[in-house]
Amino acid sequence: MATVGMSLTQFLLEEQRNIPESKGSFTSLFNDLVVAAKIISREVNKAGLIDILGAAGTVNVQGEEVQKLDILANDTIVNTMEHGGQLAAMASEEVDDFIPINKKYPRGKYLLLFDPLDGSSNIDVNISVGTIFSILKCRTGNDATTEDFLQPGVQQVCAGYILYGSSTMFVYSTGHGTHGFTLDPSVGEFLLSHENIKIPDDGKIYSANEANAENWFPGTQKYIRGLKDRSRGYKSRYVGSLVSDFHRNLLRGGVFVYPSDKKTKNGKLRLLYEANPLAMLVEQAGGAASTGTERILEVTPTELHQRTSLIIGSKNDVKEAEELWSEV
Ligand code: P6P
Repeated sequence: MATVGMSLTQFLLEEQRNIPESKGSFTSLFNDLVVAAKIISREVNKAGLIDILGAAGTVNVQGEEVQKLDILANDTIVNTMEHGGQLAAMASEEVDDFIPINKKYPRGKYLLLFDPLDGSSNIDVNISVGTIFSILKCRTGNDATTEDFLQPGVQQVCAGYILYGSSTMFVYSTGHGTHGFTLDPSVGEFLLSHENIKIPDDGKIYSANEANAENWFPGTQKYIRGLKDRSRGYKSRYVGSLVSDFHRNLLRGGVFVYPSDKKTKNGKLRLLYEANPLAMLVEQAGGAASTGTERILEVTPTELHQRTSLIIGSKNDVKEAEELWSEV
C-alpha cells in the first residue's frame, strides 16, 4: 500500500510485486537510472556556482550548440547504466548512432532511449530543464541494431522524466498510472509526492511558440486563434523547456502544441525520446497525445532521431485540435 513520502525504490518494489512476469532485472535497471538522476540533479543545481555554464563549443546531431551540462548529463547516464547488465543498448539525443554496451560488461534485454538534458539552452538563465527517458524491450535478444529501437510507443515498458526545477522531481509510468516523486536532498531519496496523477479532461492553458505562427498551417492557426477567444478564459504559458511546460500542464490541465509547419515539415520534437515517453505518461494520467492526425503512441518510427508534430495534454483540448488540424 503506497503512502505519501514512500521512497521511489520502495514504491517500485511494491509495484513490481503486482507484475508477475517482472524479475529483479527491471528494478535493477530502474534503480541505476535513479542514481544517474541524482548525480545530474547535483550537477545542474551546482551549475550556477561552478564554471560549467556556457556552451562546450561542440555541435550535436541536432545541429544545436552543446552546453557542457548536456555532455555531463549524457555521460552520467551512459556511465551509470552501461555496466548494470540489463541493457542491450542505449540511444541518446546527443549521439548520432545508438550506443552499444561495452563488451566488457554483460548485456540484458532492455533498450534505454533518452534526451539527457532537454531545454539545455535555458541552463544559463536558470530555467528548469529535464531528462526524458523511454525503455523498450529488445525484441532480438541482446544483440541490438538500430532497427530494434524503431518500435511504436505502445511498446514502451516504462517512460518518465526528471525535472530539475525549484525541486527535482522524478515522474514515471510502467503502464500502471503516472506517479511523481520529489527529491529530498537531506535524505538523498525521491519521495512519493504525486501518486496516480490525473490530468484534467479540459485545461485552461495553452503552450505554443507563437513566433512561429506565420509558418503554421491554417488548421493550427485556426485552433490557436480559437483559444484566444477571451470568453474561453485560456492563458498562454510557454517556458521553452518541454519538460517544464509538460509538467505544469500535466498537473493543472492544458495543451502543449509544437506542430509541423511550412518551415519544419516534420515538426521539431523527437518521437522516440521526447514525444513517446511523454505520450505514455499523459495517457496513463487520462490525457492524450497526437501528431494532429494520429495517436503518437501508434506512430511506427523509421529513424532514431525522427521528428514529429506534437499536441499533448488534456484529452478534450487535444481532441479539439485534431478536429481542426490540417497538414497543408
Ligand atoms: P522553440 C528545447 O530546445 C526544446 O527541444 C524543448 O525543450 C522546447 O519545448 C522546444 O525545444 C522549444 O523550441 O523553437 O520554441 O525554441
